[in-house]
Amino acid sequence: AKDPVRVLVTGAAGQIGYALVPMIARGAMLGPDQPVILHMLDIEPAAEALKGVKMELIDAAFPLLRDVVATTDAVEACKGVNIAVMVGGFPRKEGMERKDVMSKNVSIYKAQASALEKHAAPDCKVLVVANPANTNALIFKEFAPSIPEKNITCLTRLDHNRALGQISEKLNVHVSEVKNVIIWGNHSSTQYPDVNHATVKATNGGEKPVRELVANDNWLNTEFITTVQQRGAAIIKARKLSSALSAASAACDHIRDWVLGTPKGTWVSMGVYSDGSYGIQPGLIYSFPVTCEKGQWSIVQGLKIDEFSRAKMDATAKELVEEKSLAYSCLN
Ligand code: NAX
Repeated sequence: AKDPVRVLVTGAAGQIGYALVPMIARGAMLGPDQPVILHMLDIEPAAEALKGVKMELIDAAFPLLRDVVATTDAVEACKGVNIAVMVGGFPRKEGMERKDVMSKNVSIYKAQASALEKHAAPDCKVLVVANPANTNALIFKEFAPSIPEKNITCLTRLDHNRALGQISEKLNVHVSEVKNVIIWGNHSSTQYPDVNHATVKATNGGEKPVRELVANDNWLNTEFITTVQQRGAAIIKARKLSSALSAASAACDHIRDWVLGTPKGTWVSMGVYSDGSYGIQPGLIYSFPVTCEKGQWSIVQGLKIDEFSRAKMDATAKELVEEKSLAYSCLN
């Protein structure tokens, strides 16, 4: 049998945490034959709730779940972890300034980066989910200099999956037949969902461009983009709570593809440290199309970028530059 993998979930007593931990324990993240040990971290006010989640994990009698560590101590939580899913953070409350929220998250991510760098397994892979996800990941990278930057990512897979979902609904095809959409940039309303390279499986086994199948370019260039960008807000309006099951599922997809590889001919979107690809300035955590093999992601190269896309890719990069300077101003 395989050795168990230690998976840390921070903010585990929260909404996404509650949806995510059973998925991990069932094998949705690392596969049906991979035993796991769950490490759950939350803060003192949520300590009782966290205990309750641990009780439920025990009660669910998951065959793959070897052990559960539930704690409010970051050092204990980080010990030996192979994968860290950072869901805990400080949410923006009504009336709060952007800078105040940023400042809270900067201090959380600074502290947790240090704890993980000191206590995690050396090859630890990190996925930041908590908002502002890209910038939290960047702060994390700054304060965990011994963790390779290739191991620090943020979640834009939910946006990617939302884009697949919208195309699937529009064309009345199953979502598994749609592939290679791209989310460029920030996990925010400036993100650019790009369908220029997306395809749908044809009945003869080939592939057809989404642009050909959705004859209505106007829909693709306007409503499709805003629907994906604003989907989080639409969920809040409907549920009175923000997305949780879809975020948890996307986090599993992100780690699964990263660790086990993307299918041949398919790419996914991940927030990763920019190396300057597609003219995006290095030093930002930016969402790119990536393929993964043997536990390593690489940015898909050589895609043609038209003027419309260029402007949108640059606009979301600009927002990330601003967030970065706001975050750095909170450090002083
Ligand atoms: P909740 O408020 O339900 O849960 C957050 C949990 O984090 C709470 O239990 C809280 O006690 C805990 N927490 C706070 N500070 C902590 C710290 N320093 N260490 C450990 N735990 C801490 O929020 P939830 O709906 O679960 O969302 C979690 C985060 O995901 C938010 O920042 C949210 O904005 C972000 N999201 C990101 C998405 C993405 O695609 N990247 C989509 C969904 C979600 O909106």
